[in-house]
Amino acid sequence: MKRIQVIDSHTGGEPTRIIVEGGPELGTGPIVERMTVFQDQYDEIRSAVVNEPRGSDVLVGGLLCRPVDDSNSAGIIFFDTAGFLGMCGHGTIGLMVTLKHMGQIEVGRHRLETPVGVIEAEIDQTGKVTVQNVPSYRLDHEIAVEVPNYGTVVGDVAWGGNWFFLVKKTSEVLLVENARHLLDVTIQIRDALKKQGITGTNGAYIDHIELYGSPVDSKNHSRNFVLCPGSSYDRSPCGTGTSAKLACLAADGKLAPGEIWRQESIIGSVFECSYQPVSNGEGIVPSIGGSAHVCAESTLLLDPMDPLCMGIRS
Ligand code: PYC
Repeated sequence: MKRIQVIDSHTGGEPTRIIVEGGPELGTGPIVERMTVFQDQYDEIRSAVVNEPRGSDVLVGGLLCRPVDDSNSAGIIFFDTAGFLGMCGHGTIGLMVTLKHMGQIEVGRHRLETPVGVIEAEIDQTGKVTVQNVPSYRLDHEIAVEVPNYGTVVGDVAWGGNWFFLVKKTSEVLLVENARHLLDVTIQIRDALKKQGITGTNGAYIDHIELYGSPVDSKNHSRNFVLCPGSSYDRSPCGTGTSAKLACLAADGKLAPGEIWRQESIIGSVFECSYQPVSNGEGIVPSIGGSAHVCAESTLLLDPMDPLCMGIRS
């Protein structure tokens, strides 16, 4: 019987499950190389941790790793039911609260190693976390996509640690009661992007789709619906998605450096965000602020006699 210890948290309703003990041994190389080893040799562990029956499509997992550089606080490899994520904003907020809960970090600023680079995150006395994400940028502006039986959708392609297509204008109702329909629409948009060969840099698959509209709470600037890889939607405003949004706002001259952007999710949870320009180059460095709460400490049991031991792959 294999045992894997995990700590679960949620960030504005979006769950994160961090493997803190019993995960696969990936060596001591750079985190991006360890992610490749995880992918190539231990993908069934990813599936066992996040897929049903132990997890669900909405769950994001993270493997806590020893950092290459010991002056950094941790290394992390995020994954979900569809595969691996370059970065995860809500997951990083969850990770910080988890590390604090474990007594591994104190209040203050920390560096974390991810497959897409080293990021910084700060946790304060109240548990609020601000993540300084990887540099983010808009790749393509106002791209038209023909979505069969739906119509033409216009949007921007942007990087925020993952690839996003941000729909410019939507008449869809951004309320959680409409989530099933919003999932159908955004999955169709993602399929159409793929068919029409619209990608991120170097042909990267755009696996996240964002719809934006007016906030329900007038204290906020906008509400979003974010389709994640697979077929789930983000309950939080999506840290990497909001980074991509900030990059588009900055490129359009609609948000100044340091100005606050309060992004509301489809369930009403909020990230408070801002950006600074990249010092020598294009794009922005986003800051994403939010809170997470630890909600479980558990041991997953992987019983070789269980026919669904490694999870149900969709
Ligand atoms: O917060 O960056 C994020 C994220 C990505 C996928 C789900 N959440």
